[in-house]
Amino acid sequence: NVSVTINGNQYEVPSNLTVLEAARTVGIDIPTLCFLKDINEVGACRVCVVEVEGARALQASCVLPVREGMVINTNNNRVRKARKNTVELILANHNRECTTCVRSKNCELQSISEELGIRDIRYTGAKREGTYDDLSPSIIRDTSKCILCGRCVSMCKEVQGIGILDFTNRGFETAVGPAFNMSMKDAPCIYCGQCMTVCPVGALTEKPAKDIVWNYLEDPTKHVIVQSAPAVRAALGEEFGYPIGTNVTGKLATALRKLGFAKIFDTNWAADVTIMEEGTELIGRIKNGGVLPMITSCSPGWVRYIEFQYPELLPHLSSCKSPQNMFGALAKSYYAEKNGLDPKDIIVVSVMPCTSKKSEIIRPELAVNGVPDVDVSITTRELALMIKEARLEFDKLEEGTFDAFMGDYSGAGVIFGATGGVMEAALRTVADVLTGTEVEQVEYTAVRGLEGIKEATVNIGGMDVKIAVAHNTTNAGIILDKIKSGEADYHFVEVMACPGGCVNGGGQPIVPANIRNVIDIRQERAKALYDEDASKSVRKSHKNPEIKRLYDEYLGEPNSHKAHELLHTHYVA
Ligand code: HC0
Ligand code: SF4
Repeated sequence: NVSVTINGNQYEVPSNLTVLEAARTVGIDIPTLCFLKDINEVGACRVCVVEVEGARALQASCVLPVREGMVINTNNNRVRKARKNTVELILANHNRECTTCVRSKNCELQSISEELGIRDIRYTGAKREGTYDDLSPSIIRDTSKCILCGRCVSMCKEVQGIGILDFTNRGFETAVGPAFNMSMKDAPCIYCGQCMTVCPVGALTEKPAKDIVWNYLEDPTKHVIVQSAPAVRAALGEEFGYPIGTNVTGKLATALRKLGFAKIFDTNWAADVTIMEEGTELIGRIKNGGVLPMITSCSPGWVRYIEFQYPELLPHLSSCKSPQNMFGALAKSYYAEKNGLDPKDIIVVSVMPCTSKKSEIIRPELAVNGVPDVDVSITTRELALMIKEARLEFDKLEEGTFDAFMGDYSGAGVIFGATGGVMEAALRTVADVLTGTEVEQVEYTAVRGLEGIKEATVNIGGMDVKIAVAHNTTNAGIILDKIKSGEADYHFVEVMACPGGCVNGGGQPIVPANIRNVIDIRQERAKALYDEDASKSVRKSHKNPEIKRLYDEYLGEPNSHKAHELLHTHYVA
């Protein structure tokens, strides 16, 4: 410990803290703007400055370690003035169209200027020329809103290990973007959207598609159905004031119904189908000497990553389409036939916690005769906006249920949304299949939790199945390097592109830094899914009666010819 004086009072604080952390542990808050714990601790914006006795200049507290005997002032006229001045300079160069900004009321720049009591901006003069790039299917980059905080740069480079976004130009012309001012469409961006979730302002946002959905809903020639991804229910409530980690499955179902979809179905159902197909593919590869380890293929950001960075390892990817696209393919075949509908007239909308799903649905191989599996993909945030536009009072909605036929799901389907969930779901089914019995064990805790790479050996029917689970693309890269060098002897690997898995996807509600710094949103949201799983009477995909019916009535066996045609795909090097 060291002894420090803050605002005239003496405190004992751990010696490994920064001044910002030390002050906060003793209940003294210092405002920040660029700071994001563990991700962006760079002292770039200087909103967190404090006065330190003996130092001439004010110091950025987020990068300043405490020292024995330090005398700190966090709140005097000089400090307040400096902070205001800093934020005024940022505002002077910022496109301040707050009323029409997608981040209005959830903007950290707006909050900080309000908290600092800024009422006028004394600086006028030239503004930086902005770049507006909306060419990619997933991301809009608007540099007129960018405040150069560096969070997206740190996220993309340090957390995701990719480095699409960086500072370009110098001085007044400094901007953040891909090299050579390339469009996000042409850069090898995986569209994970993690940069958006940490952007404090509206500089990085999803490419919206909700108005396309509204238009389809009014088109009498279209039969519009919707599927909602596992992780959506774990976060949608946040947009309506519910605590982080609240499961809102019932209200989600009612909201979708009230928006006017002809049928409301669940991607969880398709997740159960995925387990049937992927589990069977795995057993086949193990028994027939196929390429091992087999790696999951349901996270489209991850698929883009391996295609861009390790194309030589593509044979390791499972040939399974993602649940999103399995759902779409079955909606336009199985569901269409059962209901006498022409696939061309069916519109499949997906609600996803993901921005990369918007790029997945336009992959040409994920269409049959020019009819895409999925027509429109919107994020959890866009669904929240639709609910607000429709003036539905979310908290008053009754608890509804998804429609039968493609809407009932097992607990295994729910946990897909958290890192390790696909692996656990697969083990539940593979164990029963390999042993030919009903294995009592349902939970596989070794693959749960937030460790970057989880490894385990699971004995199933006398066979040791070696598995690994990675989340975020840096960790995925580590596993791929091991596979490449021959060091990895896994049978099965799960990869999700986003840290924590889909619960923390790029399309989820954006949580400001002051909350992210104290709550692990990945853990809270995952818990909502594991709790729903534990509450289900059917917790294994192959026990879901709607899945049994799908195979009995339509597909025959998992990996049958028909299943291959509809539910499997290939990748592009
Ligand atoms: Fe996911 Fe999925 S679990 S990728 O994380 O596999 O986005 O939630 O929908 O498709 O099911 C996202 C979430 C999905 C898919 C499923 C998988
Ligand atoms: Fe980087 Fe992902 Fe953002 Fe693309 S979407 S710039 S890969 S963080």
